Amino acid sequence: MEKKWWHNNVIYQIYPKSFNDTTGNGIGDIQGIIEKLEYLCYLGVDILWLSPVYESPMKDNGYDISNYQKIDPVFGSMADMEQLIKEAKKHDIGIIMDLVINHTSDQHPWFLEAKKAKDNAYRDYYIWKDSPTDMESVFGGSAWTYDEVTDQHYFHLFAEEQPDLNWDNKAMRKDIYDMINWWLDKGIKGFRLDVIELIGKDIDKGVTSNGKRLHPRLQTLAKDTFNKYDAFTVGETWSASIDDARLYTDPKRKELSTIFQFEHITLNWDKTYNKFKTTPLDRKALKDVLYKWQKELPDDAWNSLFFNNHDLGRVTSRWGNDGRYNEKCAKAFATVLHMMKGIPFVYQGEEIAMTNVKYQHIDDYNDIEIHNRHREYVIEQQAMTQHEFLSQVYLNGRDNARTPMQWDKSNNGGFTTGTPWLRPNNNYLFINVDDNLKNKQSVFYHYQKLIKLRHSEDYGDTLVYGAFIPCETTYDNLFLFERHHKEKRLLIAVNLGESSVSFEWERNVDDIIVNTGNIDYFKSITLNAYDALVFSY
Ligand code: TEU
Repeated sequence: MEKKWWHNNVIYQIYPKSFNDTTGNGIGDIQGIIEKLEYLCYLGVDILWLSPVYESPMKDNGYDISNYQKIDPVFGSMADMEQLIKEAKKHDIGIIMDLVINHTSDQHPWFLEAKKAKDNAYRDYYIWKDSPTDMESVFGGSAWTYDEVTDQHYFHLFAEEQPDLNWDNKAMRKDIYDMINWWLDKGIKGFRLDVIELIGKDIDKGVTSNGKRLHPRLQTLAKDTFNKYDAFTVGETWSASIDDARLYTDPKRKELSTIFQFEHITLNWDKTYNKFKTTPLDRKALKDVLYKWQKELPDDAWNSLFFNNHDLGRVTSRWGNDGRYNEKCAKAFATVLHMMKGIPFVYQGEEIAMTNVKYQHIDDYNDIEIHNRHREYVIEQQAMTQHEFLSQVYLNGRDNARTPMQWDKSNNGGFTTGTPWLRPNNNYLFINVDDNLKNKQSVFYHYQKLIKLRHSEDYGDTLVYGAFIPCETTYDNLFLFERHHKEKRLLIAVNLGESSVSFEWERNVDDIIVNTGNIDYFKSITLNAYDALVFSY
């Protein structure tokens, strides 16, 4: 298999708006990221993925872009962005940007032109119909909005302020390709591609993701942009199956480096109400899905490994126990993730076990998805009570991941000297970077160790290229598997639950690499709540 520069990389996602504010306006900025490069280098990550910092009306916090080649003033200037790319490189850290090319903001000049007249040169950059279909937006309501000036409806799979681009239009594709190459010429290392599975949509056939034009389009896009720079690309593909993943990531097809698949994330989501009506996560189901993706993806295809991002509740609150076991379960989930094959992603704050937040009133929330679904499910449909809806928001609402980064015990967790755009989680008094850095047993140092392992002479190749071998167990919450590469053998045993589990070990134990439960007997091994154990043999 051809080795790629990013194969052993660990990627850290930054939600700039909530990361670090240096101006006192209550919003994180690019200078704030530059200020924390030492910290990120100390953690050991190789790449920073920035959620969008382009000019935007912020209806969807930057995923509604009005100028792809301008930095929004709230985040700083293009000079700041160029400084970040330069300073990060000095720390051996690459920058990847968030590429949102399924849709723009309704304030993008292309759309402002397009809606002027049916014969406008930019009209066909977007999708218009005389009468709408019954397709729904991801954020609730119809996916069509009426424009009275031209007496037509335009299509938007997300908010009405996010009109979908028409990927059948050659001139639009060329403008997008030129923009991508303009960013790559600035020295970024690649992109995360927002909802990229949608650019093959066929509205007339009611097809949105995985349309038949998707992969040919991706191959042309990659050939004319990413592949010319050996760029790293990760596609957000919510509906990807294993077969889809093979198409996206088979190196011979030269489409994408890797993808985010979401089968594990949506395991306990309701078919109608999705994340707003979930059941407790079944550990066996999680294990089966994670193991399936480890075993069925060919060796040269590449999966991404994540439990957190800016769209999800934080994993210790969502699936674990963010009370008495918060730190232990954070380490346990991290160990399972980083010991598997694929590119691990660390979402800001995950490395210190930040948790979900519980705002008492719906107006305390910012997220357009929360507000739209509240209006639809609670007010319009009365499908659930306010209490039922909020209890699901407490688990899975996107704002849980967007509370300000908790740097220290000072006001607002050290995120800003101003009024934060989103209220901090008050637990910054005891969950913060400062305290983590002072405690060698902290979650931070556990993540630092896992990341170091992937870069290490001893075990790097085993974790990056090694075979994944599941081990039999009767315990649903015992994640027991091995990684083999040449003469190296690793045993990974993690209890992703609160009841004790055990397994017999007849062989020798060489190097104990992770042992969060301080286990000292290695014949019949017992793991207590959220213990994690990794050793070589
Ligand atoms: O997310 C795609 C997306 O569909 C998610 O918002 C997800 O469907 C939703 O949270 C499930 O309830 C990407 C970005 O990650 C997200 O932040 C944007 O809001 C969205 O696309 C539109 O750009």
